[in-house]
Amino acid sequence: MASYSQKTYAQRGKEHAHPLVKELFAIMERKQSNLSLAADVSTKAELLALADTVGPYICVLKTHIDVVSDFDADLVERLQELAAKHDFLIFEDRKFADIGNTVKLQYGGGIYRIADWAHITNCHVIPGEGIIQGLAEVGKPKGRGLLLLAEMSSAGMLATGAYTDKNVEMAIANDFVIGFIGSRRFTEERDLITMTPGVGLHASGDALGQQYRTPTKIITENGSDIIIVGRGIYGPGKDAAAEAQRYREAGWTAYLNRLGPK
Ligand code: BMP
Repeated sequence: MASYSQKTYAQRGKEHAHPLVKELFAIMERKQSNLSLAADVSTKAELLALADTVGPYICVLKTHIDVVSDFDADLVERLQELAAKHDFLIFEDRKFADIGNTVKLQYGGGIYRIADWAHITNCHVIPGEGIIQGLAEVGKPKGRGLLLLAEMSSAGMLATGAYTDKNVEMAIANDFVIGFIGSRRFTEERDLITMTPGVGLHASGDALGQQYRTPTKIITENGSDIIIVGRGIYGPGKDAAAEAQRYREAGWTAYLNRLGPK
């Protein structure tokens, strides 16, 4: 059987059992984009402006909602409107890491009520499988999906070897899990997607351990599905719309090169 990374996003969407992943692949195909924006800005106005500017070029808007200093319920309503307007999904990069009972409270409640508006969220599996079960109790009835942090992009990260393998085992066994954060395709057992942060066309890293690799490395060579780009798009002095178009083009070309000649 051909590797999932040899199939088109359209084909994988058609064959996928999870409605959210079907929708994601359909968006990617419609917009010819495997680009996710990491919108790490600290005010509501900046976040909404950035999502509106870059929205046409992305398949997923990745948020860190807890860095927005003037967060309110209106912000998530407006983000949902932008998601509908520009045709993208919202991924709250919450990185849950507690026992099942606690993450249920953190995911469904608190100020942010993440499960009410984020199509996708993610977690570390350091507490064991109960974290997935707890999050699934809240997210599954709402049609949400979960990514496991099988690897990280930063220097010296500890998610390697047997720990990464455990992530893959747990993902295969839990249908609430739709994929991974990591640098490559992890399994052919079922079509679990990979989203990769730490992608940059120019910089090699930052002063705090971030490491950047190119879309070609990540998508063409490693078989990942979605590139996540933050400061490469909205960093100081950058034209966010122009940079987003550049990354969209680079990510899509890397995908077409992976598929090879028809
Ligand atoms: P930037 O492209 O500006 O370096 O941003 C990367 C984004 O991806 C940040 O939001 C960060 O929290 C996230 N991220 C990461 O960089 N590495 C990981 O391993 C996992 C992440 O979620």
